[in-house]
Amino acid sequence: MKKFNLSLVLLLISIWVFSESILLNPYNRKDAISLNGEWNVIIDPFCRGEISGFYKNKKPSGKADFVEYSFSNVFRLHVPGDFNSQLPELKYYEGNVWYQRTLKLNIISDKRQFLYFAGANYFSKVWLNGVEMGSHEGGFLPFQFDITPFVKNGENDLVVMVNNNRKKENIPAMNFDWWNYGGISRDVFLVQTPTSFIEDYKIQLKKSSSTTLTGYLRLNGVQTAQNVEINIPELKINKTLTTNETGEVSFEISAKPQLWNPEIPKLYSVRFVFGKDTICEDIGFRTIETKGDKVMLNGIPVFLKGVNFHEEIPQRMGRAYSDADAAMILNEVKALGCNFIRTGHYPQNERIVRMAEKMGLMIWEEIPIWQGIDFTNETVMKKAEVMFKDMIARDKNRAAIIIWSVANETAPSTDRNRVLRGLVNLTRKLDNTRLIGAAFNNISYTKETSTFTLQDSLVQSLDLVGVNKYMGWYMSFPVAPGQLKWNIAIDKPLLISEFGGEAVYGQHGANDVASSWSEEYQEKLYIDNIDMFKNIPNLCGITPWVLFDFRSPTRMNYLNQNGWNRKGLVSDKGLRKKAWYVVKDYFNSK
Ligand code: GCB
Repeated sequence: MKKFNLSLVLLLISIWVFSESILLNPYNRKDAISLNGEWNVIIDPFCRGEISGFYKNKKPSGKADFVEYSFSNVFRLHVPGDFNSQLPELKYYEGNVWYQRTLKLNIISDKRQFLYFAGANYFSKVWLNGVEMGSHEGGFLPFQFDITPFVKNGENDLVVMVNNNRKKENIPAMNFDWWNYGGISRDVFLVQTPTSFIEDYKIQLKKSSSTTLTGYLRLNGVQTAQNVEINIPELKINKTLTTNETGEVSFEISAKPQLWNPEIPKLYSVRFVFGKDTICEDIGFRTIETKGDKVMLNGIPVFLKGVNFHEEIPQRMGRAYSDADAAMILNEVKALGCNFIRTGHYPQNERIVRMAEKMGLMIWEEIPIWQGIDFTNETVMKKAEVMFKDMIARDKNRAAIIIWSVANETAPSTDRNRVLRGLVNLTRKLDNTRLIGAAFNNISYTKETSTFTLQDSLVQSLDLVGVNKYMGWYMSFPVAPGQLKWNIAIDKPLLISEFGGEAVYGQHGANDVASSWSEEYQEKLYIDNIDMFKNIPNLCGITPWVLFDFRSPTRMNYLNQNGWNRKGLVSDKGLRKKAWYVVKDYFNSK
């Protein structure tokens, strides 16, 4: 029998434990090294790569040798970026793509080295110098590996396999109304830290207080109590925190910050210093609560003037990943007069979230629990929990995030109720400083009273209710819009989280014929919906579906859609449709 290599087993266990728990954020670390650029790839539709050992990146060893794969001189793809939009043969591709690049590294005795992936869709496995670093599931949240023990001086070989096959037990599952962009779609970084370093922290205003900052900080790699400086120069805060022996400390600090809000999105430079490790991040402070059916930002009722969008640049027909992409989307959001966005249906990249915060946009963020999730499967539920925790972990310091949403359009059942209530309870434990919501589409209509109602026991667990209702599109107006009544979660704020209809930019036709796919029909639909909103007593805001036309393989009317969901207020070429001006006027009036 082969001898057990105990030290190797222990090393692998410790790596697994580390990679589960480390929460570095390279966007706060000025010295993080970008690994973006052109990477070599192999397209592997038959999933042969693991069996053939692509991760070893083998070269022929002599004249009599050959290797039936090669990363060099084949395809190259830009990282970050989805693979579907970069090569014509990958447009509809769902399967494995292998990425490879070399890294020039050094063993640095007083440093630890991490690989950080801001997002890769959907399942990823990572190898360094032929050794597996770990794997990750889920397309929209970051993951990282401590590579310190595996680094060599000189050239290191990094190989990443990404698979985007849709599966019943995935989140999202088999069906969803957006392009299944696969690949390393977000930034990749190498982060080098001192041996012990600041791993994670949270600092926000205490619930219901505008004068107490509260939070925690966690060090990694320490065995005794340590001092950490926290410094917010503009607030004249300069304090020393002392951690416990495992490197953790919670704190409360009195302060009178200027509160973050859409008009003045004030951010403070917050600095944490621990030995040789310094982190500096711009952080805003605000309170968000509900009072009856009102959303209260900093104690003042606010109407959420919002819009939905996908993480996509329609003109490029690919995922958005850069600051320029974020600016393109968010400038259009601002031009519409918004103070709020719903990043449907998944956490979008940090560049978008951070830029939105700087621009004064409040955010509804959700994980892709989108119709068709298998709530009976315990494994799926564990995945949902991990994704939810990771989303909160990533964005807990963003003042802009005001709502965590647990689901979009799920049908009530015992399992669904148990699971989503579980997520609500978990969220309240992890972060009680934000509102919890969900978007529902199981709305009933009573003809006799012309009233919409919602029977769903999940509503009771939420702070705020989102309703997706496509009046004038999936359901015709049964009576004049102004005569419709709404009686849904009347004691809570209600957001119309989706509404809209399709129109082809530049196509003109009758405003009462949906199949004209005309701008006039969409414009009238918006006017009618806005008329109906007057009768929603607890309306706290709206987020039209959707800002830009977006790509969706499920939209197969080749004349009018041709693989695009045409509900955009703005076309795939960036041109504003008539309905855009209706929304703009509505927001101006609010
Ligand atoms: C919805 C979904 C959204 C779809 C939209 C539509 O209810 O939440 O993801 O894209 O409807 O256009 O049908």
